[in-house]
Amino acid sequence: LGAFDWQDPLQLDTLLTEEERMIRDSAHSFAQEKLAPRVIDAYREEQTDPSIFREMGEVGLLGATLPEEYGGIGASYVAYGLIAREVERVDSGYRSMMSVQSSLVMYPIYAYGSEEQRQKYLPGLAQGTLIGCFGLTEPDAGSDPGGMKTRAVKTDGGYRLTGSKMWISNSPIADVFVVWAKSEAHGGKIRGFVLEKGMKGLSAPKIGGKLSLRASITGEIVMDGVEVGEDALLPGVEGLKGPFGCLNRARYGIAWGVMGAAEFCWHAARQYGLDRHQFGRPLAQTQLFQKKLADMQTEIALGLQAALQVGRLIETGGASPEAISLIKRNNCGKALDMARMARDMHGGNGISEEFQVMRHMVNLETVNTYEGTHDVHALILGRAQTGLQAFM
Ligand code: TGC
Ligand code: FAD
Repeated sequence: LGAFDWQDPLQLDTLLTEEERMIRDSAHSFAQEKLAPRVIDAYREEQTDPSIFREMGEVGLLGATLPEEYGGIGASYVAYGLIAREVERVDSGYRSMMSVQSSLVMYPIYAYGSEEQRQKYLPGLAQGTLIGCFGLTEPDAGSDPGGMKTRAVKTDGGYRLTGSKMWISNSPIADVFVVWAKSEAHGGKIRGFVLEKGMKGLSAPKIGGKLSLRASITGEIVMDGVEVGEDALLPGVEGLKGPFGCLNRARYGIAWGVMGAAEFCWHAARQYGLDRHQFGRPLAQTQLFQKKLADMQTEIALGLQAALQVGRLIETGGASPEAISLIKRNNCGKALDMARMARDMHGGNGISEEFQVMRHMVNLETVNTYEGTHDVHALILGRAQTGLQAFM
């Protein structure tokens, strides 16, 4: 029988290719050297440093799965997940910045865009010299994006877009806006459009006062009769399956990412329990403390195996959206539980920014909500096993 590695109890490492391990290690070094030193201040001050996109671009973390001719590194989907895990080990907001750019902006331009759109946007987005955002959610259409009010009306040379989007990651600092609107010229079907900063009628005010994900800027997208040419339309898709095709990839990445945040909390709680003495012994020498550590170790090991399996299914074309819902829902919910547990295990120190577990905990509240709430993913899974639609 083999030896037991407490940090990797099910030997995930042995299931990765050499290239995936290299990408993981380089993402780990980047995240620890470039992101970790700035996150406590950035979170406290609610400051997003746009140069993070260029720094991520320099080390190949943006759009990593795309082919090299469009600025990617041709990485596997498992490698993409490993990047998300390493970035979110530092902060969910930084992972958000990376995954919106990669899965929600570069992916739709690559998968649904014309060759001209790919050439125009993808290299800059991959380098991080362009920043992207993805506008689906509206003030009155969150879990039910099919209820969106944003409209595209045909004009002589293109379209006029009117409407507003809410809770959009990166939007106040974005150069490229992938937005979804109902297009009258296409029978009212949802179509994707690529808008650019500076267009008349387009603005993206910041949403202030967030108590979660404070290192990642969030805003609205206001479209007040924005005129675009025919070349702004994403030609390759129509209907809700357009935005959902992107969300499948982002939700998959989140399932890996949150395991990174949970691992940070687990390791921090373990170390704290070894260092802190009460009643004449380390906290880690108490039965309750060890049970909590064992629960965290178990849930993380299982969550990572599940994410790995779905990643391999994506690579072979066999992953279902429901399988992605299953891991997004379970890994987010479990990560949130673990972060709350780690916060408790730190006692009073657990509420201090210095120990970082409470920041992860509060971030994970958002991650459990965006890209489909915990309960919405339950309804997707409930529908798939009963054949009964419970949304409405
Ligand atoms: P429904 O009738 O189920 O489907 C409508 C059409 O869409 C297709 N579809 C999918 N296609 C591909 N992948 C998926 N996962 C798909 N889910 C649905 C479906 O096949 C159908 O196609 P067609 O051709 O037959 O028309 O639609 P519904 O309106 O009943 O949807 C219900 C529900 C709850 C499943 C869905 O609306 C949902 O998932 N709601 C959650 C909304 C959400 O996830 N929003 C995310 C916004 S973006 C974001 O949060 C980014 S945060 C990023 C960050 O900072 O990291
Ligand atoms: P609602 O849909 O109003 O849900 C409220 C509650 O009701 C939830 O608990 C939900 O589970 C429950 N509920 C809803 N419907 C049902 C039902 N049928 N049955 C039972 N319960 C139900 N969106 C983007 O498009 N792009 C982004 O970049 C983006 N970034 C985000 C960043 C942050 C920081 C946040 C907070 C959100 C972001 N979102 C983004 C929006 C996010 O996807 C939505 O907040 C999410 O989909 C939930 O929608 P909602 O907030 O309108 O909640």
